[in-house]
Amino acid sequence: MFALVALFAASCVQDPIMVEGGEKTLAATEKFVNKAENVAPGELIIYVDEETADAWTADTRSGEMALDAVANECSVESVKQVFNMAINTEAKRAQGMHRWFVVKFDKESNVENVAKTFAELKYVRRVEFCTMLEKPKITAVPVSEAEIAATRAYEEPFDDPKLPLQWHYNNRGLNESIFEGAKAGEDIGAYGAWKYTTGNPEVVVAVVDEGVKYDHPDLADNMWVNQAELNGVEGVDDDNNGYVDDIHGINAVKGTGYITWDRVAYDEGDYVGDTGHGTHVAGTVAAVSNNGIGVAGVAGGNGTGNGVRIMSVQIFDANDGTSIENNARGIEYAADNGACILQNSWGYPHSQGSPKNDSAYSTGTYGIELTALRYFASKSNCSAMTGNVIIFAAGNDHATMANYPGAFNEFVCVTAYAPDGLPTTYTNYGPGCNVAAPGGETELLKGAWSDNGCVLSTLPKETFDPYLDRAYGSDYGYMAGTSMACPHVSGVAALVLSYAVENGIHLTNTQLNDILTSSVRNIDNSLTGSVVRHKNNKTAYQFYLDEYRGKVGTGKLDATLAIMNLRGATCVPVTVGEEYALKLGEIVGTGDLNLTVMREYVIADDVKARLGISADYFNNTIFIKCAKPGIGVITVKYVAGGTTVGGGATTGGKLMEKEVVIISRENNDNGGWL
Ligand SMILES: [Ca+2]
Ligand SMILES: [Ca+2]
Ligand SMILES: [Ca+2]
Repeated sequence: MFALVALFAASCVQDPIMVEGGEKTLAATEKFVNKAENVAPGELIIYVDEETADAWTADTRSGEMALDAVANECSVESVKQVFNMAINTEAKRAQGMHRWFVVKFDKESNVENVAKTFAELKYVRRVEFCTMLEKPKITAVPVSEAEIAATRAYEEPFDDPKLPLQWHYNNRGLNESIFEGAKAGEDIGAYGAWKYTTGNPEVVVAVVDEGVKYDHPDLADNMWVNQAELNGVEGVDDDNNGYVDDIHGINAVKGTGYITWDRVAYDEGDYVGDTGHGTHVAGTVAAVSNNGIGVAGVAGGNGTGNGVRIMSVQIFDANDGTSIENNARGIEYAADNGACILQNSWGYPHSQGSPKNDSAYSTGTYGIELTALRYFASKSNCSAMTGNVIIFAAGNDHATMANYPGAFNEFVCVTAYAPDGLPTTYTNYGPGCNVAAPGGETELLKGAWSDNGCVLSTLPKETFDPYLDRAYGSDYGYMAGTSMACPHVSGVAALVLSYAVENGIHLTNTQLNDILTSSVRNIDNSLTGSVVRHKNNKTAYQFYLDEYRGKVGTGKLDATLAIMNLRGATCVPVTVGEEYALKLGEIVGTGDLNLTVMREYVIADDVKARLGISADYFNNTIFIKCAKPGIGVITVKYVAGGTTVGGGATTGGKLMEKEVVIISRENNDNGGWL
């Protein structure tokens, strides 16, 4: 499994099947959305024309002779609308969602033959095989009791005991305890961002994944709650949204509100039960921060109940893989029930999945998943934003392209880097990849296995390790993957939105996607030559970096920069111990500097102390040096339109002031910033 964000390019959102003069008529052979690989038996998804969609009623045969003939020939058992058109009807019709039907027939029938028969019907416009997404075999490494009692050698912003091990939020470059080769500053810059916001409950993040353990001690307080169901009757769909007892989300595989993370499948003799993946991803987005236990989340609040909220959209249930149809309905649910960020650490490898998706734009034959994703993006479920955002993982196949659906250019797709700031050995890269985040590394620089180089988050302790015959036994553990990188980006998106909510700022989903892909530190500068990695804890090999240049996204996402970009403040990135010449032109633009004179700068004492700032001023330039990493605001006052305030007989300068944010980090590598 893996993950990514939605990037709504200006060009994209029209149904390309619409051409001048109406819908293009496709030949039967052109109607297929995907290949018949790894598909569910006895099931097909079809997209019909407007008239047919309106004429059909759910659960019954069409009443049209042609379909009934086909239906009889193929032993069709039911034809049913995929989406719940009773809710948000008009918005769904605008995306063509009323036109998707699922056809069920005898499982013994040859699916491809049935599909060809349907494709011949003129009012059937697209035919999609119901591709199954296999559940990957993944595992976590539980954190030990000794580590839980880890000493806190540094001052930390929150009291969560394991926060010092979460290098992905704030990397101190501790080779001994984290990763041989770990580099200070190779993180998402969470500590700086938390000075501005730690989350807001109005922001709901849907975690589309395995079920989230909603009563986990470090997650429960940040779970989204459907009040109607919480206070309703068990076994009854109290809010009439199509799902019974959906208190914290849904199980899209079973079509109910009963979310699971248990070992049922394992007990039933299957090799793979639930793995804890969904619970781990959820903890990165919003484990409860500063509550004195466990870990912190990127947008988990500050211990006062103000974290962003997690909605669980379960698309894997024990050993069951998921299908395109389930995924589409899960995404629809998230849109209909208030999520504004869709966190997706899953996708289809190129070897299966949706091979025709890359030509979907030109042929118009895209499937129900993309339809549902576009519907999600079209909704506005946060008061601070027009539209919603979608984030996907790039995939862990070391492939030269992002996996679908993340590869679609409408969404932001996340690659993974290691604690040394270099691409991980597994991350996909190339077309479709938009931004990099920490995903953890399993193949180390010096061959000594250290789980601490992976991402630390929440786990369901009762879940079985699929490789070892035992339960995890811990509420916390390590995992690695683009699946782990993705929720860092979703978490930062949630922080930016929280800041917007709290400060009365309004933005569009396009703007948020732009912030997520432009608030970055440079990665390409370090991608030359090779480094040695170790496979399976011993075999050394050269890992070539040039291959990745320009292909892992715009850079490494930085949460502090993201919030500053939203705020519109001038950000000045400086390296600890190095003097930085801050010119007035950098602050006010490069207009007529002869008429703009820097008058003074103000640095508050607490900022001075925190960053160890020494500063000097000469000729419209402030020379700044920081002794410590951190973030602080300085105020620069200048005279615009003259050399002195009110100077001259009739005209004079106007006294202006502007905030400048100093972001001091270690190891910026002269160009670590964009
Ligand atoms: Ca319900
Ligand atoms: Ca109920
Ligand atoms: Ca905690």
